[in-house]
Amino acid sequence: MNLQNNRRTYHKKEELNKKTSMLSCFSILAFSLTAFVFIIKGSIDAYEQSNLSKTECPQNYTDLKGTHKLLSRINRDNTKNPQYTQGLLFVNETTLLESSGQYGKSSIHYLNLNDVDNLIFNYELPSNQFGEGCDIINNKVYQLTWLERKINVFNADDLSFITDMKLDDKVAAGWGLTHRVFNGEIQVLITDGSNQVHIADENFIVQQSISIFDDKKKPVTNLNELEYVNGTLFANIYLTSKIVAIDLENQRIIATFDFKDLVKDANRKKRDECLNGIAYNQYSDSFWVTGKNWGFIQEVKLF
Ligand SMILES: *[C@@H]1O[C@H](CO)[C@@H](O)[C@H](O)[C@H]1NC(C)=O
Ligand SMILES: *[C@@H]1O[C@H](CO)[C@@H](O)[C@H](O)[C@H]1NC(C)=O
Ligand SMILES: *[C@@H]1O[C@H](CO)[C@@H](O)[C@H](O)[C@H]1NC(C)=O
Ligand SMILES: *[C@@H]1O[C@H](CO)[C@@H](O)[C@H](O)[C@H]1NC(C)=O
Ligand SMILES: [Ca+2]
Repeated sequence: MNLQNNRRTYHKKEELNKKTSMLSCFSILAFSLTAFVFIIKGSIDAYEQSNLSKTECPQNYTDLKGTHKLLSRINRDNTKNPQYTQGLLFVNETTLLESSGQYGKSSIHYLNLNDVDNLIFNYELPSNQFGEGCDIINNKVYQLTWLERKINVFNADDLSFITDMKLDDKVAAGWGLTHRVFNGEIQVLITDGSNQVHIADENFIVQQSISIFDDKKKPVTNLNELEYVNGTLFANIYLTSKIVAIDLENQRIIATFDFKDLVKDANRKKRDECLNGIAYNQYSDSFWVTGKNWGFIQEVKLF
């Protein structure tokens, strides 16, 4: 698997979208959708029922109202082997990378939407490590750990362990992780439960820490799992049913999404089994969200 290639293809597609008319946009998306449904045909009824935005180009995520629409749901078994989801992202059309937490239960693995209960290349962490956010950069998987402050590094091809690194002292604890390409440079984005987003270089050395406030100038703390989409940073707020869309350059919240409806469906046993995990699927221009120890992952559109 080579994510760089994936990304390059994606950027090409984006460029192309910009240059084409609405009609061509429709064809491109309709084609991707057909290809996607073909790959998973017959296996995920819920997914096939989802409407997606067949007639729309990828939307502008810098202009959001804070509303969402539920598209499809894939149930997963959270009785035999529940996953305390801490990091979630798509690596290709149908495959997610998931990091899970709790001492003695932490791991990192891939999941295919076809068969979510089959943990692919599952790597179990030592029992004294609590898994947190994860990301893939240049074919390496990085997984934060919470108070241990270790960053585990794996080969993205098979999740074999390569090494570990130390979390920068400027980051209080390992929480959320993602990255973006900004002015041609890779920037790693890290949260630590405060209202700060730490911006690090490719070696995870923090260059800048940005504090996030709401429109009443109140710090937005407990920033957790992250997803960066086309200029906008999405973050779960720990212990709540909320995801915020952040404009890093202006240190402001663009919109707040409340997923009370999903939290209700999750029938959670403990307060910390909250909404956590945001993964953007570039092929369907939709988001998949879940929570810690939840029995489903849910596809949503954000507006
Ligand atoms: C899908 O689209 C159809 C036709 O536009 C609409 O009637 C239906 O409510 C939509 N379903 C969902 C789940 O949004
Ligand atoms: C990114 O946003 C621009 C507008 O700001 C839009 O033209 C483009 O389609 C978006 N791409 C994705 C992948 O959302
Ligand atoms: C995206 O939305 C923002 C905010 O409304 C606007 O300033 C920007 O021009 C839009 N970009 C495109 C390409 O439409
Ligand atoms: C997606 O990524 C997974 C994990 O690396 C890999 O096993 C699978 O073959 C990939 N699928 C496609 C369609 O590229
Ligand atoms: Ca994510």
